[in-house]
Amino acid sequence: AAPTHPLGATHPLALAPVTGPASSVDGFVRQFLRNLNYERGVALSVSSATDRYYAFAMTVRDYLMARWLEDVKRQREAQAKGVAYLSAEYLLGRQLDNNLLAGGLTEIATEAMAACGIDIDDLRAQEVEPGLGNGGLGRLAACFIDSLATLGVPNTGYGIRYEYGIFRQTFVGGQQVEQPDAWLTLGSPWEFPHPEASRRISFGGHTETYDDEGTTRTRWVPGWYVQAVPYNYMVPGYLNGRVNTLRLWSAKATDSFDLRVFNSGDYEEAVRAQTYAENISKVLYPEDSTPQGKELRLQQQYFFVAASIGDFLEHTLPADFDLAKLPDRVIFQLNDTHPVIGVPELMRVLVDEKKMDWDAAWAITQKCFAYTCHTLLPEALEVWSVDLLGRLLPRHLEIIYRINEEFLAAVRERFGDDEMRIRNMSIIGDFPERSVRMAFLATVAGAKVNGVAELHSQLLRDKVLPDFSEFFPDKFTNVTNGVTPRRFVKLANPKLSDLITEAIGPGWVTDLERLRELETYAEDPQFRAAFAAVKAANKRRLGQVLHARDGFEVSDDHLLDVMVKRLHEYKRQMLKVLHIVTQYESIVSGRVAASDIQPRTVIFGAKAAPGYAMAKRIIHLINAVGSVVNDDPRVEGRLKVLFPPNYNVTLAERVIPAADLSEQISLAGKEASGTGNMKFALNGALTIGTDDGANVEIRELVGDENFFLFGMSEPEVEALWARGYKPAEFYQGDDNLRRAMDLIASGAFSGGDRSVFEPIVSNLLYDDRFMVLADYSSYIAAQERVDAAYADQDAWTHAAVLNVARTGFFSSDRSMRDYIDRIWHTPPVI
Ligand code: T68
Repeated sequence: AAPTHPLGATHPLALAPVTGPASSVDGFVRQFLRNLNYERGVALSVSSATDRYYAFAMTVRDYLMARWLEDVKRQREAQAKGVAYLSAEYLLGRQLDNNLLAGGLTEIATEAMAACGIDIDDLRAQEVEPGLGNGGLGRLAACFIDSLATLGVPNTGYGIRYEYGIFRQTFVGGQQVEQPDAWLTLGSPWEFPHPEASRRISFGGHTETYDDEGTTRTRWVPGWYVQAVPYNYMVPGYLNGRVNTLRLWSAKATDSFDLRVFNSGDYEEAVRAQTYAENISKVLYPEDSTPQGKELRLQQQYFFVAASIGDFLEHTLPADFDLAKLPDRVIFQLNDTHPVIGVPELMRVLVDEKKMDWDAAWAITQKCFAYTCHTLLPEALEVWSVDLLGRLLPRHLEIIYRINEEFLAAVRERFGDDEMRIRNMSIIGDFPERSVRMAFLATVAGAKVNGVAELHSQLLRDKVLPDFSEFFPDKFTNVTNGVTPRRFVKLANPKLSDLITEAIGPGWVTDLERLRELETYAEDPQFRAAFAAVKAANKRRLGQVLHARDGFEVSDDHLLDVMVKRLHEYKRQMLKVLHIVTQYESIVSGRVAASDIQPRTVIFGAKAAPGYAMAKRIIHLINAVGSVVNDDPRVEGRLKVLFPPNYNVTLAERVIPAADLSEQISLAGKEASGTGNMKFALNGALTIGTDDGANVEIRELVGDENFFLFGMSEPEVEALWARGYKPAEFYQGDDNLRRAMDLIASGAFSGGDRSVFEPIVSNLLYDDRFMVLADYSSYIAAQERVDAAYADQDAWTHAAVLNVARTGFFSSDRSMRDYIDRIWHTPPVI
């Protein structure tokens, strides 16, 4: 039969495949002007920078569109197994350059804009990055979907379209002040709203049983509803013609709210109800590594997970799909516990709506989920009070109870009536209140459970979930994190990329292990000189950025020492502060001549959770130390501290390529993996770090001689705790430490007011949960090794080249292959 358009159109154009604009400078210009005129409705001569950016972005989109439509079709036809990545956060960073790169459009686009008299850099600067994540976990999700598209693996990323992303950080008097991140004010050219595919999400109410032709079934009678509206984003693979989809949900009031206005005549109340519904996707919770037990957060979690699972079942699967085969079509990957409510949701859909029997539904569910844990801090494991969960999702609570009952029965069968063990393994905890332990639920339901670095996965098995790893030994696995080389090397560091490509060809961008071929170049003095010149140029580029952004000056001849990550006590920014204060004190007291120290600039970047008082105090201290040190002529030209506010992906792309030294100094056993550590090594910084997270693997790969290791190992940390840790003894026993702490306590950084930083000092002296004082002397000694090593610039560069050459393992392409082999079993669709 002759082909027909799905809607019945017979015009030949309706049947032709979609083609993008002509792949030429002229084609680009034409499409750009068309978008400017017909989509923005302005002429070039009167257009604003926003108009031009928008039209430009739309043009890039137009080029990717044919591939996207093709991929959606291909994936529908192949009916192959795909990954539904469920993540409450995607820290995407700017899209424009990435999409130009992936589409192979950078050159023609640049030329086209030049032909229009437009500087493409001015367009780049217009883009507000979507900061829909807090830190590592959200950025990891963004790297993973980039890699899946590049590998050609079918994937939909599901998440929340927060109207306000991570707050914009400003400093007032050195203290953090949060401003809303209104990233959507001018709209986003990258998103495609699909209100027609909205889904109604239920909340509250009660459950009831009914007789269904002789079978007793349960149904949920919800109390209220919210509409989930999907917004699609393109996720283009690198130069492979593939485009996957990121689908983020936005909350909208349902018609029932409007109806209520109509019926009650209470306009105010109805608008309040509408605001209540739409609050669900209003704002990203800025807490990281701490769970927020807030009702709104649980609403967010259920909202996006229910919408995503429903969307997958109804839109991705064919209408007549046999749900028993669901595990052959999808794996729902749980990015931490935030989407774990999806487990009882799938059970509810299968049992209550599809009328499957419980055991069959459970067998399917257990094959459709896998869980990644991102923490080791016990206080960071998410729990929901039974009371709250039962109020918001009464049917889900019943389902969780039954899952738990059957699970504990199986535990009893295996281990007997070991009540202690039963209590320890129960999904429902009793203390301090009855609550659902989401990590336990994920572990029981998931086909696999993984940590994010070797050490982390091992500690997860041995310390966090030991009973579970004994019960389900085959469930536990490791997948070490990775980062996308497209954004974090190719785009962020074009000079290094060119140098690498000149040496070994362009294949490394999608096969990062090929960086190994640089090892021989490390021995070539000419290559080292070129490598050093790239680093110097990157430092100058950073200097320009920080000058324009914050009025800072960056000296070219300083060792650039960088610590950028969320502010958290376990990450130990305080250790870095103590090093700075030690150096400062030793000079101003005259014990060390300023001319004898290696000139250094320390750059911090860190946001503190708005409710985390100690983290905010540490930010204040860093700024206070910075302003004293930077204004003191006695250390001028030798020591400088810069703390640009609002560290984000965009700034990371400038800071990381310029760094000489990467600070990865968490207390051993606390940082699950770290991913910044990988980005720095790949950009030729040397790491000073503890044996923690992925640092362990970085050091193994680059070699001890190219890494500055310090501090206690995880077993040593445990042993010191067991002996009884008394931080004051370390203070008493180390003159340098005492002097540094005393200087902070004296008010030297707070205009003589001793009270300002007293809580930091006394916390370190009398509590020091993260053993800053215990690792201080080892850290200072390692920093002395850094200074000595940096004095031999050529040897330093040699080590830096080897860091690049040996860290190709940390590509997120490799992480994705590991997930595919160990967990997902989702081959590429060609
Ligand atoms: C990070 N976790 C880990 N959490 O700390 C880091 N938490 O070691 C690891 O490299 C990274 O995950 C990727 O695996 C986070 O970033 C959060 O951001 C977070 C957000 C909300 C609630 C809890």
